[in-house]
Amino acid sequence: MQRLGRALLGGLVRARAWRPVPRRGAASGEEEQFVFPEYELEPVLVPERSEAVAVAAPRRKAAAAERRRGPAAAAATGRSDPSVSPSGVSCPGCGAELQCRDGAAPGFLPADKYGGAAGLRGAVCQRCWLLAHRGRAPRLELPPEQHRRAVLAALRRPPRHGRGPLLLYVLDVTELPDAVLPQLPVLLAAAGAAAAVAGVLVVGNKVDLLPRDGPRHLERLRRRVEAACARAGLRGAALAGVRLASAKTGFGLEGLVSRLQRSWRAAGDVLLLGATNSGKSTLFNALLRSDYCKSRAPDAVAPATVSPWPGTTLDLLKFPIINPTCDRIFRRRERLKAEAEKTEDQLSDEEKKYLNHLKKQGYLVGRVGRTFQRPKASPVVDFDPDMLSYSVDEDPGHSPQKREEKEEFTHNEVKDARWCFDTPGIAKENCVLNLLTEEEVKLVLPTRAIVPRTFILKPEMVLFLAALGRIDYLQGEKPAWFSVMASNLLPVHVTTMSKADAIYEKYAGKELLKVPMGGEERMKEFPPLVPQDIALEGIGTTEAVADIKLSSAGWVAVTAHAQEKLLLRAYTPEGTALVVREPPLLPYVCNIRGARIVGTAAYRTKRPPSLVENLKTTGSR
Ligand SMILES: Nc1nc2c(ncn2[C@@H]2O[C@H](COP(=O)(O)OP(=O)(O)O)[C@@H](O)[C@H]2O)c(=O)[nH]1
Ligand SMILES: [Mg+2]
Repeated sequence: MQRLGRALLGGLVRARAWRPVPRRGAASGEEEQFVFPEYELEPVLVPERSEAVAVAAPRRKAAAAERRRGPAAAAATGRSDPSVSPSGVSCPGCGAELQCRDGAAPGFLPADKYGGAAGLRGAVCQRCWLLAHRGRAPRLELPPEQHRRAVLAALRRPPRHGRGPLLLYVLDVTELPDAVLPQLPVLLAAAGAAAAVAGVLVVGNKVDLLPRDGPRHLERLRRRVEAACARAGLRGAALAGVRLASAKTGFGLEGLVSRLQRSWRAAGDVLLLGATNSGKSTLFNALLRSDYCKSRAPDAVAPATVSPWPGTTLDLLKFPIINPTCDRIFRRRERLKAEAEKTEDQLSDEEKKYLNHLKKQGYLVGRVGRTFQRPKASPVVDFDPDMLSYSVDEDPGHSPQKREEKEEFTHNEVKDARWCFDTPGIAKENCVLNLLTEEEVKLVLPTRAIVPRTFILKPEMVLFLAALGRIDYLQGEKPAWFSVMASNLLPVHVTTMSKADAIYEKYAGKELLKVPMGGEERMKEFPPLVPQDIALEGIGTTEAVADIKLSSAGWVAVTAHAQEKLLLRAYTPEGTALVVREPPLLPYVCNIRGARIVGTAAYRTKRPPSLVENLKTTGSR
């Protein structure tokens, strides 16, 4: 770590308490790795995949798909029975029809768990169960056309109470400009729904991942989302509004519920749309626990399955929306007013614990409450002969208990209901996540507040983001700052141009660059990095001129002296999209840094504090 070009900051989150840890298996003193002991990867729950055998070139594609599907340990288990006809019952987690005929197809439930339609109420498919309980499941590679068909079917639903649907388009702000948004007008036209739609409300989701880089940063983020909408042709009356939110931490959700309730008269059903992984199912579940759904909905509707792997939701899921009558609006306002007066001290121990958990996860947090709750009836325990299938709450391997029976809505309760639908995502093409295995996706997809990592590079220096992206500083007069915004679990490696090719050759697939993982065999099937030249002109040492977005692996904000002309060469794996985002998402991100780490290109990191939206900051803390 004595020379420039030896900075490796893997899993780096806090500036304090770092210590160098020699890289495992490194030749003495050749390379060093710096990890933060308090930020280690959560243990993998399922045993590692056994070493793959060598794959001949013509079988490369099949082998790559096999790897992405995941290890045998997570594969569907249990007996299938092709003689049993599909159930006609949907899995509440993913929407697929439950069946026991084919273990590799959606909706599979082993034959011995399958009690026919009567015994499947509340049961989830094996894949959703594995995702909920094991954190992983065999990956289903449905053709994008199938997801599209389900979305088109949702758009073609007849108007409700004579009104077209309100589209709640969920986009992941870290993925701006959303590559799927421009497809929305095309999809609407294909569904013949363009004229009937009551409007598109765009939710910029996952704002909890982004640090505040200066005053009015949320306003800037909103403008970026609006600009993406405008580029996609969504403007004027078609755009019902833009809101920033975090489906995960609750930030912006009470405001979103109020906004949705205001559209009650104008709209029929509400459809959650967007790219895979943007957080639709997470938002669906958050709305299911809010004032937006009928008070009995959480007891009658199981939550959607959420997972970091694209393509989890396979068909439509729905809950009934509550009618926001004047009385209910009044009661809700009163509750919100009372809640806003609370300080952290006034929260129950359980609430405090949950809030602290969320603050650790994200920069922006919001508390979501419920006004219209039914008092819980005491549960009646009796023998249930239908208890043959999985419920999402039960572990069939370990728990002999019966699955919790979901309540059912009566015909009268839902006959006039407006419904909120979760839909399968629209697949992102040219996305690096499509090339990765489950374990790799877990490392690449940021799940916690992203801590910016800034490096100062001179011309002729190179920055690697794992083995998924590379930026060469080809030409320029002065050093420039490169702020990496990516999962804290992905390593960043800085080196010189003379060494970069050899480093990639030697370490791609290995621990130093971490992702992809699986050694030379893995790299044989992984597409090579392909370059694209980028010319930028600096606008000052405190404001980034552009972000270089390395597909969905993350991005690098480039900050350079005013009028400094830089020539960069950025690389992403062949077939994935490299985007130069101008203006950058967080223009002042480079200032979120500590002191320079002596003798390296790296700065110490800083984690700005988290903010809770609807909680008084006064009170003794
Ligand atoms: N940090 C963060 N992660 C989110 C948020 N919403 C969803 N996620 C994560 O993104 C991944 C995909 O979420 P999911 O709801 O399944 O996306 P969908 O494919 O659009 O339904 C999961 O790992 C979620 O935990 C959010 O607001 N913030
Ligand atoms: Mg989903």
